[in-house]
Amino acid sequence: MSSAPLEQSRTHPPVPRPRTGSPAADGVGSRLTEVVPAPVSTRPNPGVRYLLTADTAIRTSDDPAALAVGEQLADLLRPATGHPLPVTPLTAAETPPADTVTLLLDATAVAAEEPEGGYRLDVTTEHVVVRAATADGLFYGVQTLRQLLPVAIESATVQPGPWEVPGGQILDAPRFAYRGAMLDVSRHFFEVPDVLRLVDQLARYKLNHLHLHLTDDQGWRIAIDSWPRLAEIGGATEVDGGTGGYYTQADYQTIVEYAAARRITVVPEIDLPGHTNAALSAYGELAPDGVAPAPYTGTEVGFSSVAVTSERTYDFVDDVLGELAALTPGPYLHVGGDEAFKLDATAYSTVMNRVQRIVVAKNKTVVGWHQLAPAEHVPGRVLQYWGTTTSDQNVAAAVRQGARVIMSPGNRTYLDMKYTDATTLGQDWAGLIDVRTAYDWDPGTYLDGVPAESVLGVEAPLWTETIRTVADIEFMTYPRLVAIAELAWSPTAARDWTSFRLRLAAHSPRWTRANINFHPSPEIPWPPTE
Ligand code: TNX
Repeated sequence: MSSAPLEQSRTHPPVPRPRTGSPAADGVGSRLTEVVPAPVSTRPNPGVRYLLTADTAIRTSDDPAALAVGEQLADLLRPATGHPLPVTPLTAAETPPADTVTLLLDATAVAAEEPEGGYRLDVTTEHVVVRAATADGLFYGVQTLRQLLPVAIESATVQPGPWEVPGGQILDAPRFAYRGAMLDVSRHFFEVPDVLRLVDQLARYKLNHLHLHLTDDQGWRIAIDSWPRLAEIGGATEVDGGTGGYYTQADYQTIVEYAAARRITVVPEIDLPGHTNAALSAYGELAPDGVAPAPYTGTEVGFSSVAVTSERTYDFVDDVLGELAALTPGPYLHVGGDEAFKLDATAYSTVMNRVQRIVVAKNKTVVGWHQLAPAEHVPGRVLQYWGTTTSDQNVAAAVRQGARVIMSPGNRTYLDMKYTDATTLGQDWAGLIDVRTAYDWDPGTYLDGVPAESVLGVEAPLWTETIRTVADIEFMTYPRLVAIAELAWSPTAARDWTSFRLRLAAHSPRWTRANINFHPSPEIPWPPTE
């Protein structure tokens, strides 16, 4: 393979325009119908294609956010094409010029419906044009365009091309506003570059929230200036006795900013009142008996709790959530609330009512695991449903009061569940989750008493008791997170299992080119490896 430097590749002779013909015969046309998540509508224009060459320029609306997406597109395309792909603004008067990929902010591009992020993508022999009302929409159109290019576009070194984009039109918009994944960095710690790598992968499939489970019994992973021992002592352990680690506030901001540039909101979680052994081991005054417990490196749950009658506990919550709120531009603070087995219902509601009010006082929106439902309603609060049944009266009652729900059914979305009995990583308490199980359900109708309007979205959590490396993360994530991404983005009318398994199959060569590990589920007709 050529690894020609950029300058040299510009002098390559122009690649001739391809002949027209059957769109799918050479695989070019079929890429238009293999987009994941499935777009709202796709209209192939058989025989037409745009050829991206050394002469192609990227033009965008004269707007900083649009130009930034144009630069992101160029960054995606330059390594494999070796083309210069200059990015320049387009004045309002100009129509999309020939031989360009043009990104246009255009309020009329797609029906202006919530949630935001819709776009329209047109490919002709002359150019590619993405139109969207917002820069988010342009960004999503760019992710789609990436999938319309040959697999070789995923290479980090210059490849020969040709860089053909199949002709046609895609109209697209997200179904749910919240499309997420969670990484548990407490049970096993993951360094900043590992998290950024995951962020890049979420962006590919139009996911827009990264929930970081920052604290648990086994480790406290975010530096808090006013309570320094939380990270220094509470961060020094992990499952199986590893050395753990924690994010400095600068590290956390690096993640937040990197994610924001990719249209991803970080949702930080401080798990309360249980799952707190790491905090208690650092500050014994927070423990019910005032004595710091030993660090914990096992995998049991539900044995720890903060002292609910001590005002120091609320000073701690206020300080921690205050610092985290200041570091977090996104609207949400996740306060856990799960598996507080040491507290009776009254004590639980007492502490969580105060915790929720502290979040509101910081001008943030409460998110909690669905055990939080019996605590008082606070405006806008969001419950994350992780149960394994399709009805929960407490959740339904909270929804009647105005709560919204993130759907993370344990037996559908939990990325730490094994695929089959033979999967060596993971757990199976919520069941085995093969790709079809992850895919074949509807978040809008799944839970009794929770209508689609109350569903904020879908999230796939990855708990890391058994997950130690990036390769482990990706093995459990791919391909199931891609299935969840389609549930979160695509309208029900645009998706079904038969089409998904074929479209998904076509993506594995992209993962291989990008060095992404995946589980080759036997349900999917993967193409032979290159
Ligand atoms: C349940 S889901 C938990 C986690 C575990 C997970 C393992 C939830 C809110 N709590 O503490 O890591 O199961 O699958």
